[in-house]
Amino acid sequence: MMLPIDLYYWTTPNGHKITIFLEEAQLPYRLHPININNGDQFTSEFLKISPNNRIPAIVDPSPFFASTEGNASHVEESLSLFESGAILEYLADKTQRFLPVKGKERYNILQWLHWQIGGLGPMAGQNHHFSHYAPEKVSYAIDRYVNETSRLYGVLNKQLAGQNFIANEYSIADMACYPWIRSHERQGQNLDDFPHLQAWFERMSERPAVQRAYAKAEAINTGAAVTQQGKSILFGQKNTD
Ligand SMILES: N[C@@H](CCC(=O)N[C@@H](CS)C(=O)NCC(=O)O)C(=O)O
Repeated sequence: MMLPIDLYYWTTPNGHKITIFLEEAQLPYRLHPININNGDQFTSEFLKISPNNRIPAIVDPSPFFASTEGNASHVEESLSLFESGAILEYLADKTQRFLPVKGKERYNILQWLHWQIGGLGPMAGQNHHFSHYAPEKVSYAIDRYVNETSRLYGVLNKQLAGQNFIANEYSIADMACYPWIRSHERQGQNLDDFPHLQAWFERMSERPAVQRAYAKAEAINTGAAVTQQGKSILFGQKNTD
């Protein structure tokens, strides 16, 4: 029997990636809200699962690993994982969906997944920070991250010319990028400037699983992604050792 996966989650882009996957694959899961505005990410319980004090993280009580033959095989011990890219890759391997188990297409998808994790996510995140949360308006920083976001949108727009999804078939690369494009207005971007990206965005928004994932978020948190209290918790972190 497949036991539900425990998802440690907040209603932010990196959290949405995983609810989108779980809804698409219709895997059983239990949501554990980690309210990052209240400092839930610093509890010793959560840090055991996610030592970087970031959501998302999962615990799978009945994990599956690909055997050397490429078949999924059951193991007894539970698996705990943090970092959204690692979680998406694991869930794809477990279900053998949204990422081929081997071959060229697997690496095509993974390169776009890593592009999101190392580029689009951090750059759009800094864009949000300097455009909306920083106590001072630093125009150099705002311009730098708005321009870099625009450059990355341009890269994705080109990639999507003539194809429905980022790496041909619908995949974990689409699930990783979509939540970051969803806040395009807050990033100072106009999707009219990126027609292929806009068509993909609409295609993604229409998917019932994507809509279910965002409905789950709404039910947990109807307010701002970052509250006034959250600002002091999230933006004042330094090494405490
Ligand atoms: N590279 C990480 C980034 C995770 C991340 O930045 N999560 C944010 C929410 S989107 C968070 O948990 N922030 C809590 C904090 O900064 O203390 C991933 O892809 O999972």
